[in-house]
Amino acid sequence: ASGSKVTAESATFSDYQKVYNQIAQKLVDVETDPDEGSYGPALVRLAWHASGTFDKTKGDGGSYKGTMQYKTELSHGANNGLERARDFLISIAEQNKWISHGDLFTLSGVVAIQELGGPTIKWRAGRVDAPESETVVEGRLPDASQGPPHIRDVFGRMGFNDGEMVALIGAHCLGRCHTKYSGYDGPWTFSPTYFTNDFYKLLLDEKWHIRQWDGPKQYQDTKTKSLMMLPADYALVQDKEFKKWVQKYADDNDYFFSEFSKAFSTLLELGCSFKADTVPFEFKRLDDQEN
Ligand code: DDH
Repeated sequence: ASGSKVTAESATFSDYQKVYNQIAQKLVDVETDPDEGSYGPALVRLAWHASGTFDKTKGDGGSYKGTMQYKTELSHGANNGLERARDFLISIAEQNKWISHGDLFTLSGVVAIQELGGPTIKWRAGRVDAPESETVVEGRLPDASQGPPHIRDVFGRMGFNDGEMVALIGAHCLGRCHTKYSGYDGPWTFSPTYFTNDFYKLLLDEKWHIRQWDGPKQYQDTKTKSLMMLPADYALVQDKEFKKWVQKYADDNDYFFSEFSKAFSTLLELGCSFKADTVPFEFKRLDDQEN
């Protein structure tokens, strides 16, 4: 398939790799926001919030219907700040009218993780847009002020176990909190545009205290006072079972990459039904395509 004739039905690996490349190239080209350096972290968060609404007992939520494209879902409190990510993707959607929003949002998270130095993420195509009226109820995403039982509730509802939960939250190696969006403030690591296991290392190695400020309760590193942890991040070293996983991922970056990759693929497919013969794609990074 090529050019304007591409449809969701006819699209091949190379059509999706082209979309991947357009997103990856735009990540390089659009570094206009001095506070961020990269839109990548916001794209990862968009993919996660579009997917993490899944409820395994009700069978609803998840990325399949692409309802994150609409005001209703974007205006859910937990999604503050994600218009930025959605708007970044508008030009990509315009150039590829055949791709569904669910596919585009999840694919953009894969692009960001791979281009920012993270593991290869297997991804399948086939989500189908639904009308705004099919938007999931509000309140399915985790609350940053809470502890271990809440994390197990929310991620358990999606079908994840302890090791997977802790791996997924390691995505906080990327990006930062913005007071204007969530009330919280600051990055988790010193390299918020590189995908690493630093989140776990810092959680274990740094001394953390409750920050004295007017904002919501969050932790601050005692040495540099420039990093942060949410109560729901700090929960991962307060709970013995979670802490074992934090230790494993801190000690072995390859192990973290492989566990994260599997769990993130699963996350992006929650609530999705693909045609029986849909093979997972592994996209090439921009750097690996130059010859
Ligand atoms: Fe997160 N996250 N997240 N997160 N998240 C925020 C930012 C980012 C929670 C709360 C927040 C995951 C899990 C949790 C990313 C990825 C992932 C912010 C700050 C809050 C608050 C938003 C802002 O102010 O702009 C909580 C609570 C949890 C939890 O598990 C209990 C998971 C599983 C992922 C994932 O991707 C798999 C990323 C990336 C960001 C940075 C966004 C940015 O703009 O920078």
